[in-house]
Amino acid sequence: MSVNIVLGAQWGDEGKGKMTDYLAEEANVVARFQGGNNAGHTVVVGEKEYKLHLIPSGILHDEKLNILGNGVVIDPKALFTEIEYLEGLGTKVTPEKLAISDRANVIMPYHKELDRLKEIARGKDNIGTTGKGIGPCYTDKVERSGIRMCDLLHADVLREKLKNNIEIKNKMITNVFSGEALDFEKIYNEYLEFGKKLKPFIKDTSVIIYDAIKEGQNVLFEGAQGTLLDIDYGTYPYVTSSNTTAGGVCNGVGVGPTLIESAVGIAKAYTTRVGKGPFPTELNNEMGEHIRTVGHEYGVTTGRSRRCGWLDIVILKSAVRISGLTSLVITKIDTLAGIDKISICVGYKLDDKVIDYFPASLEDLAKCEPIYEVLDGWDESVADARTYDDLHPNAKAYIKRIEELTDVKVAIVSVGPKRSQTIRVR
Ligand code: 2SA
Ligand code: GDP
Ligand code: MG
Repeated sequence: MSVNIVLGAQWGDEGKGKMTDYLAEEANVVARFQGGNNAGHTVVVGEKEYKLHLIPSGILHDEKLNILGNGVVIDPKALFTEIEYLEGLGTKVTPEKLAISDRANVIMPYHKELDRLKEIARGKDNIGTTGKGIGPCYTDKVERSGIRMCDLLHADVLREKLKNNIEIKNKMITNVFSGEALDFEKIYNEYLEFGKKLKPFIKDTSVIIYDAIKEGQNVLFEGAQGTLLDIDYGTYPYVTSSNTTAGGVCNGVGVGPTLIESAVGIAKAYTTRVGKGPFPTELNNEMGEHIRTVGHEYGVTTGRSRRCGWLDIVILKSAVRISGLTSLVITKIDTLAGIDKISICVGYKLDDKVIDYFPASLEDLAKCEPIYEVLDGWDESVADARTYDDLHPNAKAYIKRIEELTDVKVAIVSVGPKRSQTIRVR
């Protein structure tokens, strides 16, 4: 039996989708515990490329149960679009393969509208959200006015809750943001219909996961976004609205911490972020542009350019500490081929001190100057490497240095998007 977590160790887009798909081979159950369709997880199987947003990356294997836990926020419309997309590519999504928590909060049309209007109202101080209604939906959850999956199955409950919500949300939309009021009946009928279609999928997923663990099955928890987008530990307020770190798993699927064995942190061989907010090792120069072009660094959900920079060990150390990472996976090492000298940030200079942790205050973070160590690069492509020893000695030295600096072993190195481009180090 194994119960493991896969998490992003940076700002998301580290290759979690690829690695979850790879590790799912040995799992019986794959569960998402936070976020929603703001995520964009790319999985390449053979010649086909799949872009998943909401459905766990275990869906591309037959015979695995995929779960959307209670901590996930679910836009039913987006879910059906994704199911159709997958079915168009030959992957059936049945209630035998996908279970949705009855406690998961539902993203409603007013969440998306408020996400959009609030971003406009923030002006130059906007967060750079994906516009999927994530923040407003989690706001309602915490404020206790959210509509949950189980509510979609009860016409009267849905009517009552939606009525209360629409009244307040329309006031906000029209009075505060000068937007257009939403129509109650239209939304009510639409979501009632969604409930009917979703009924066979909606279950108590905490019970399913507990039973699976007790039966000795292998369970994988798939994180979305990354450590620095965590609502508590990220670069607040430039974060997403959920706990993306290991602590989020327990509450997000309803499993006790004593049942979880390991947490694998996925890290890119360099750093990227989409959206706004501080980024100490960002390269606003030709090197950043080179990494973006070679690494195809564009958002899967919004198509936005990802900002690129050198690997930041301060970030990885934070991820190791906060999530208790037991191993690391280093992805996209192939992107660095051909760069003569590669820098790794090993600490920050803040005023007259050297620090190796991520400061809470963005004002302090803005003052941090990265301290770099420079390593020799490698000329030849590593994309065809299939064993650790196939890697260029300088690529191996780079991996070894990451292990030394983080004090965590690298279990897997990824040299390309395909399943076959995955090297088990140990
Ligand atoms: P939101 O929409 O409220 O969660 O946005 C808040 C911040 O979280 C960031 N965020 C992401 N960062 C990286 N990848 C994400 N998923 C997509 C992808 C992003 C895309 O895989 O490429 O397509 O643009 C993701 N989702 C949320 C977001 O940029 C804000 O900084
Ligand atoms: P996620 O959000 O963490 O699942 O990552 P994304 O799918 O948003 O972004 C990662 C991108 O890198 C995807 O296009 C993957 O297909 C691709 N990818 C994953 N691992 C590797 C790798 O080792 N090398 C290269 N070149 N691409 C990779
Ligand atoms: Mg992504």
